[in-house]
Amino acid sequence: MILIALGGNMPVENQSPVQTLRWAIDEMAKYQIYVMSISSFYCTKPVGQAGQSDYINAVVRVRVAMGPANLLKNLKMIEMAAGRGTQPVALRARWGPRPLDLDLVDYKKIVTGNFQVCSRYSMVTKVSRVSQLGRCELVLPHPQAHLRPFVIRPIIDIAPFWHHPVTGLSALSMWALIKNKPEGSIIHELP
Ligand code: PH2
Ligand code: MG
Ligand code: MG
Repeated sequence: MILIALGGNMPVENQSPVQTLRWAIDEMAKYQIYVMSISSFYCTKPVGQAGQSDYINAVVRVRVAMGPANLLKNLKMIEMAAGRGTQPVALRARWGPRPLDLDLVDYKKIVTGNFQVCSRYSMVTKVSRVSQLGRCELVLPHPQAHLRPFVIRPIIDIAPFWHHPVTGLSALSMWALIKNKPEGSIIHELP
């Protein structure tokens, strides 16, 4: 299974984050990324930089014929096309506001070496050491996915029995562990 998490909390031109996420999902076909299922969209509390707007988040399950590195490259192209590259540098902080963020959560259960560094860390509270290593490097599964309500809740919509490739926990059991975390929590599901 291949899962991609989508997020955004800044308008692009006059497009709302919901419209940007919908646009990104449609755009994927141009890069031979075929969307099989789409979760509900959620309004969520920001993780990271204080004072930023609430996010819109969703997850999609896709099929591709390319490997994970090329898939990530294509996702970055879609992010750039949505205006992420033209953001003023001051705004481009880590975990700061962004028009569109596309994160590869799982690529067919591949675990890269660096994830193993952080897999010894707590399921619920700790941010992995991987996050202090390179930002552009491909780390699978996504090293923060299991800590983030805004990733795990949408996965339940489309793949409730998906298991985390490292911990072996299902999306439903991860949700039970993190659903009461204040950071990154679900404010409401969009109609
Ligand atoms: N993405 C971030 C930082 N913080 N918070 C929420 N709620 N949703 C996100 O997608 C998100 C975030 C950096 O990618
Ligand atoms: Mg992200
Ligand atoms: Mg990202």
